[in-house]
Amino acid sequence: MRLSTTLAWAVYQLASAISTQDCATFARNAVLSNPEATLLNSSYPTETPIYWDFQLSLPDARIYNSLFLAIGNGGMAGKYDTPANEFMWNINKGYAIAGCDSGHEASEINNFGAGGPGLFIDYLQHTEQVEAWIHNSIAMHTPTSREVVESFYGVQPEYSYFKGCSTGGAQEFALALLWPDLFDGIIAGCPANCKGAGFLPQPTLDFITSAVLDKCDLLDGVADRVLENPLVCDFDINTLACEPSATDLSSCLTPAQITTVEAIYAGPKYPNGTQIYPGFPVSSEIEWMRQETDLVQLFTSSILQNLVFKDLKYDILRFNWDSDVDRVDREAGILIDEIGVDFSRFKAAGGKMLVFQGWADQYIGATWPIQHLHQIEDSHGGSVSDFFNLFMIPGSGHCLASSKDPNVPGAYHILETLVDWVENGVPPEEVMTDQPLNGEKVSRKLCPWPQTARYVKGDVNDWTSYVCGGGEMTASLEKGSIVCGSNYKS
Ligand SMILES: [Ca+2]
Repeated sequence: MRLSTTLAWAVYQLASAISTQDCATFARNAVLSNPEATLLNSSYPTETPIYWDFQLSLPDARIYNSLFLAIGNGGMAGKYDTPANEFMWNINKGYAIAGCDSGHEASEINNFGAGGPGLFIDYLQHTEQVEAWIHNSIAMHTPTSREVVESFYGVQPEYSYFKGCSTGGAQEFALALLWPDLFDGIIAGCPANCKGAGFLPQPTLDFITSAVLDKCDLLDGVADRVLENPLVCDFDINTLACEPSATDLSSCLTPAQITTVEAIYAGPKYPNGTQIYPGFPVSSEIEWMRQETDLVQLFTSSILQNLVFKDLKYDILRFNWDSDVDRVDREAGILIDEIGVDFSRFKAAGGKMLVFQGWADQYIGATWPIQHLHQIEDSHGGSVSDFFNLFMIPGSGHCLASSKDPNVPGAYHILETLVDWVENGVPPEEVMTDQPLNGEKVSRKLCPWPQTARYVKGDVNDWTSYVCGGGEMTASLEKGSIVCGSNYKS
């Protein structure tokens, strides 16, 4: 793997700064931001105006659990980003936590890491920085981070973990495939790998999801306005079509809207019918507004204009699904995606990996991780559950509970499951979720796909009332239907 010389230099500077001092002194002189944690937050200038921002958070030695946790980035990165509540929770559990900006800076020059149409985005002009964004940056800072942790506490971390979601989820796949020895355990959430319209107003989206839930909520035996497995919901959008004489268009769909919904369910295809990226499942409609606005405006346009077509005036409506997809793969996918299927080096190194994906994710086609799992299984000649497991989260949005589904548990206790698997050999047979945004006392059980949770008896809002089982439902998925561009690597 060829490392970015710019970023390698930045890491060298960091390592040099540390190695020329007594590390413990360096750490103890750092900003003390919390009575129980020492925060190291440094910026190192590189050969370009881009900075390498790097942060280590070290809990007090009295609560340090001897575990190292590196965290990933979201979106276009450019900053150290972890939800504050999750960060504090993990610090209080005693993890030494490290993160970085992925090698470029979120600032006013790139809409603070959000991108935007017609915006010149510096890091997308530099191949090595694009590669660092998802492929390399975590692997570049982790050895140095662990060196500081070792120096601070006087002993090496016993185990090393990585956790992230979205862009961070893609970073994890890159770590497992390109840097298989680096971590003992990896959690990949809603992996924004394999990045691939009529307008539907929010009331129409609400109306569609409500109709889907009216039809299918009880298929899982629990009336909670959540579908345990949307794949088994046989919903026909045409049942919501407006009558020709309809005057109130808020409770029915026009023919153009029906066509749009069918296209989103189906996902993009080449003109010859070959699937490019999976469609979005029923019951995810309520959050599609994010696709219709943020995703296209901030991310799609930025990458197409800066990286693929190198023309800030490029009109994304000119995108040709016949000829341009291969160009995206060639110019961007090869630098950004990591969708390989051969995890043999990661497995041989003893690595364990958990992937989680929300069924109502507004940005990621929820079935993509399922189809990728199938591809990985095919590559390995059968089940890979001894080192890789996928958990689908009913009703969950992108990495978190959606505000439009406040009844869905929003805390996923996956890191505990991973730690127990890595350190104690306990297979990840179930994961608890709790803490819905509406504040009610609700917990649910997640199961390793293709199993789903089935209600047995007792309180429907207590996760112990459910058992994992089944699995035959995946038969409704067409195996291998996804190609995800031509850079599918084995
Ligand atoms: Ca239900």
